[in-house]
Amino acid sequence: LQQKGCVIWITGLSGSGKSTLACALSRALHLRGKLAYILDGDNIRHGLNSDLSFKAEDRAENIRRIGEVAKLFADAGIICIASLISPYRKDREACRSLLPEGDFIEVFLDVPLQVCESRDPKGLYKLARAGKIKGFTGIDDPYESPINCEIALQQKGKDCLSPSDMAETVISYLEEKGYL
Ligand code: GGZ
Repeated sequence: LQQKGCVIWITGLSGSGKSTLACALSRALHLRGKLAYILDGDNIRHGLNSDLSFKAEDRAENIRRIGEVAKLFADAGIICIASLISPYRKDREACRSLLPEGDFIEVFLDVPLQVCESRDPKGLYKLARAGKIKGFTGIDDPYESPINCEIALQQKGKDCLSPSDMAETVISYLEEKGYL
């Protein structure tokens, strides 16, 4: 194999920019001639995981399945980019434990709730505040920030990074660790 696979696990609140970063990263990897594939929570919930709700045990199952699929991609030598809220630390750690040491790279999109809520691209925060969506992450459902993630990307005030800057940060990490 010319390429060593791994899983880049992007976690963060709804509206933090996970899908945008996943796309920018995938594009940057393809431009380098690398195989990369995105597993996006919101997309996969329309197909493979269409039987799952947002209660804690279904989120855990959503994360478990995506973790298992991501492992298959990594085994095949592909850089698998998983982007999903994955709000519970123990669910993320279970996915990490499926992979050889180093192959699970957790990227925390550390964007304050107020910023995500002000973006509100799909109007979901508004619905959650109005009580029309129950159990919305950050509003009336928990989000457990990573403690020891490989990469934390802060989006605060003037330190705002563009999606392609964030993708470059991840690319540099992959280079440093010998995945590229
Ligand atoms: C959080 C919800 C909810 C609730 C619907 N809580 O930002 P989006 O809209 O486009 O993506 C979110 C997506 C979350 O799916 P994940 O598979 O990433 O979640 S998890 O990892 O927790 O299983 C959001 C939308 O679905 N959405 N209801 N109650 N996000």
